[in-house]
Amino acid sequence: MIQRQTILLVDDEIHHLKVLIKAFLNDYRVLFARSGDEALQLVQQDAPDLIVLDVMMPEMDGYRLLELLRRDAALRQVPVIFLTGRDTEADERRGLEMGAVDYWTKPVSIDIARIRARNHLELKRHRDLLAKLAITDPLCNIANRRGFEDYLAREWRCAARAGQPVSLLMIDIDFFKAFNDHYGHPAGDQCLRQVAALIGSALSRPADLAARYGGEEFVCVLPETAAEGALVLANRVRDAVANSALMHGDSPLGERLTISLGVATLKPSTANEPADLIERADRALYDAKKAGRDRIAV
Ligand code: GH3
Ligand code: MG
Ligand code: MG
Ligand code: MG
Repeated sequence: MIQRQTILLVDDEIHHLKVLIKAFLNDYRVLFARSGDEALQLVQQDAPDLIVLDVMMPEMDGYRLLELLRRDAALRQVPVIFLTGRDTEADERRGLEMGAVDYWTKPVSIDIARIRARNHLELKRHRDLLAKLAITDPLCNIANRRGFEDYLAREWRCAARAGQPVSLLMIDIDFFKAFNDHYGHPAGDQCLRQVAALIGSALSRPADLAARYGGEEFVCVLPETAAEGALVLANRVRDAVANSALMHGDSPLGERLTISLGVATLKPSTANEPADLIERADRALYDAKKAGRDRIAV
């Protein structure tokens, strides 16, 4: 099902607002605000897909509000349409140059406003979809390597500010080449999907992220998690795979599918970076492999 998109309507004059609300209520989720301040509060709770913004309002005007939105990384992408009585070419140029996607002058034709809004929302939907695809692994439907790296960079900065550690699990399926050779590539793909789902279900906090790092390797980012906590999570992931029905009939370790895990923890500082955490987890994984696989190394 396609989710309803959200429009935020901002105008200090109630009768203008009422006309707009009526125009969009049937097709969209409609939020409205009668001042810039009120609008700012709303968008912080719930980023809309489109904002129709009156220019002339007491206290904070539309220009100022757009400026504030553009400073916020999470709100920068929200398309804004100016709606105003100021209809000179200079006014329109200013609004468009500030980054408004459209400029409507009052009185606005409701029919035209609906069509224009629909077109902008269509673009927004496509852009959101592309942004999501860019960070999603299509086989396993979890974050891909780019999604992982973006997420780790963001959480790294938060952890640096908060003085908190970040932990990383690096996970690799044991003898997966033999699995493919034994069961065939489609079964290998299915196995990767199942392992991804098991890893995801072993994570507990909303801030924990599971991603496919590449091939048959997965990573888990565990923000605000110290070494002991990371080890608990690593054991939970290992148990989830061990207790699943996943078999590996050609594994030198026995009948069951097994994984090896590397665990690393770092507190962000001026002397380190996310790549150091990845390198440590990778080295730990290598140790787990060398020590015989089907185990966790730190
Ligand atoms: P080790 O225990 O040392 O990790 O051995 P391994 O066989 O798992 O490691 P290796 O790196 O030699 O092989 C990884 C295998 O993963 C080879 C490759 O065909 C398979 N693989 C990588 N990506 C995919 C995929 O998307 N689908 C399937 N079916 N297999 C994949
Ligand atoms: Mg006004
Ligand atoms: Mg590998
Ligand atoms: Mg492997």
